[in-house]
Amino acid sequence: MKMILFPLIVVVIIAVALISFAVVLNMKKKKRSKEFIKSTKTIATPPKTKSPPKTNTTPTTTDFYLPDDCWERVFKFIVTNKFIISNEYRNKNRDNYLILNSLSLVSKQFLSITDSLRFSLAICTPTVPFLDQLFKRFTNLSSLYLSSYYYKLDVLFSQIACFQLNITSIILRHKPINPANVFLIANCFPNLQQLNLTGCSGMSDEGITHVLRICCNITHLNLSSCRNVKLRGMNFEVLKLETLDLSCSSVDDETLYVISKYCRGLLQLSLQYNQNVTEKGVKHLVENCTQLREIKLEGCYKVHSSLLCYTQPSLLK
Ligand SMILES: *[C@@H]1O[C@H](CO)[C@@H](O)[C@H](O)[C@H]1NC(C)=O
Ligand SMILES: *[C@@H]1O[C@H](CO)[C@@H](O)[C@H](O)[C@H]1NC(C)=O
Ligand SMILES: *[C@@H]1O[C@H](CO)[C@@H](O)[C@H](O)[C@H]1NC(C)=O
Ligand SMILES: *[C@@H]1O[C@H](CO)[C@@H](O)[C@H](O)[C@H]1NC(C)=O
Ligand SMILES: *[C@@H]1O[C@H](CO)[C@@H](O)[C@H](O)[C@H]1NC(C)=O
Ligand SMILES: *[C@@H]1O[C@H](CO)[C@@H](O)[C@H](O)[C@H]1NC(C)=O
Ligand SMILES: CC(=O)N[C@H]1CO[C@H](CO)[C@@H](O)[C@@H]1O
Repeated sequence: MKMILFPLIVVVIIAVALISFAVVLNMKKKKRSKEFIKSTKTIATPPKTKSPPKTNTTPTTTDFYLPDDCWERVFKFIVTNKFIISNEYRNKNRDNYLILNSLSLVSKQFLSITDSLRFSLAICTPTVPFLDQLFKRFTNLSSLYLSSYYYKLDVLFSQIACFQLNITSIILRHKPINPANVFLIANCFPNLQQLNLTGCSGMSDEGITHVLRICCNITHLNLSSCRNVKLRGMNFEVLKLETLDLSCSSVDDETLYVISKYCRGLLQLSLQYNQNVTEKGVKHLVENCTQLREIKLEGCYKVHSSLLCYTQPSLLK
């Protein structure tokens, strides 16, 4: 209930603010010369409208007209200003969309502006029949959340790839993904910058190597709980990769040598609960990846805590 009330209140407040703004504007306008009104009206109002008769003091509908880019700024302000605080991705987005949805009901103009402000979409199985329509409406979509989709991933990826979308972020947690799916991700979404494959069983080294090779702009890669990932066989530089999560996978020192060699730009690395990671590997990594600001090592029992004094003071255990 609160979730629905809040956006409504926001809409009402904005409406009141805009009406008073329009009334003030209307009064000011009357003082100005007729020629000036004409010139501004041709820019700011639809062609049909005429300037209101001078004697009329009640504002008409055309007085509320603002160009799309002004509304876009107002909506962006509402959605991005952090008076909605929620850490959980889905809740945050749901709140934003409740607001955008309420605004979109106001008029066709608002609908098309709110559509252009949809940057992410959660796709679940019942959404699929409507994907064509959704992708045509949300032309600026860049982020897909697919964790609640339980049908064939290859069909979905191929369908999405048909649209001219610039998808830069995919969250696909806890999916029984097969190697062919991983190859398809890389081929369908070469512009990826963020990929979250937490707990995707079946993720293989070949697949993830292919993704890193094709999606050369990837900055965030999350492979936590991908049990088969060791990153062996990587033999090319991945310089843009900044955040890598390999917690609860099966990495060992060999993996750390590979990372030291090819991922020199890493800023943040999570290695939690990898039993086979040792001090030797971590030292090698820290010496080579000089950009590294944070390395998470909880549950790496073979890494002694004294290592932290030995390495850079900024590193956390
Ligand atoms: C959305 O995409 C259009 C082009 O399709 C572009 O002109 C516009 O600036 C984009 N809007 C935002 C908020 O990124
Ligand atoms: C896709 O979006 C990203 C991030 O907004 C941008 O850096 C990149 O240039 C875009 N690529 C294309 C092909 O539009
Ligand atoms: C990577 O980013 C650069 C510059 O931002 C862009 O020119 C290039 O097309 C991108 N490559 C891919 C595969 O997205
Ligand atoms: C997925 O992983 C990315 C990259 O590590 C991270 O930024 C994002 O918060 C994660 N998202 C979720 C929903 O776990
Ligand atoms: C990776 O994803 C998991 C679960 O989605 C999240 O808890 C974790 O914070 C992410 N790691 C990074 C480095 O963002
Ligand atoms: C750690 O290494 C041992 C010996 O090489 C291996 O048997 C074990 O499966 C590895 N553990 C993990 C979690 O990869
Ligand atoms: C390329 C490079 O600088 N490699 C260095 C990584 O760190 C080890 C020491 O742990 C050096 O021996 C390598 O030369």
